[in-house]
Amino acid sequence: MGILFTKLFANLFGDREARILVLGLDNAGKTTILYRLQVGEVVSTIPTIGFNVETVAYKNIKFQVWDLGGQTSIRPYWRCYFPNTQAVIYVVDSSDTDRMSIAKEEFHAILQEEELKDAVILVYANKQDLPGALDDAAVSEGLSLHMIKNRQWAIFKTSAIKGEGLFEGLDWLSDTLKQRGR
Ligand SMILES: Nc1nc2c(ncn2[C@@H]2O[C@H](COP(=O)(O)OP(=O)(O)OP(=O)(O)O)[C@@H](O)[C@H]2O)c(=O)[nH]1
Ligand SMILES: [Mg+2]
Repeated sequence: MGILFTKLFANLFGDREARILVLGLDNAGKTTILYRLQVGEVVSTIPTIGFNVETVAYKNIKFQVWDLGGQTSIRPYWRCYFPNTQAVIYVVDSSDTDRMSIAKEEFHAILQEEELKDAVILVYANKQDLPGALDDAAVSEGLSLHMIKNRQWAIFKTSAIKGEGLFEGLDWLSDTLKQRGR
């Protein structure tokens, strides 16, 4: 009963919660993004072995943001975190054209996951500040985003280093989750 009331009040006053997974290949910028969103600064990162989790309060939503390590050997553990996820933020290093096809394969594997079938998808085409970075249209094509069926998704150009595009993406995410009544 207590929990029910808490949830009711939370919904009435717009204080919602959402569990978000941040996925993508190693070096894409996931951890940098997490802390850019949370503390508004560029922190120095080391490759994530395991995960970081932080709460980011934005537009009446408390995002519980899980940033998972993206190295090849630890990607199989992503699935442990899939249950009860409302959204996936998929981060791409837009300058890493050599690995765009691997980023695409991992992305489409995520889309196939039963436990993530209701999750909305936000793609960050990150590292836009680097020379040779693909723009959002080219990253869309690289990931074959047009193949996404029956799912809400969006792509935003970002630079975690410059702090560009991240909150625009989060705006889309909060609006989309609110529409769904989450
Ligand atoms: N130029 C540039 N560098 C970035 C950007 N975002 C992150 N980086 C750099 O990319 C490197 C990797 O960033 P991380 O955030 O540690 O990458 P990650 O995706 O968490 O990597 P794993 O934990 O191994 O999965 C760091 O040197 C960051 O400073 C960006 O937008 N532009
Ligand atoms: Mg990391």
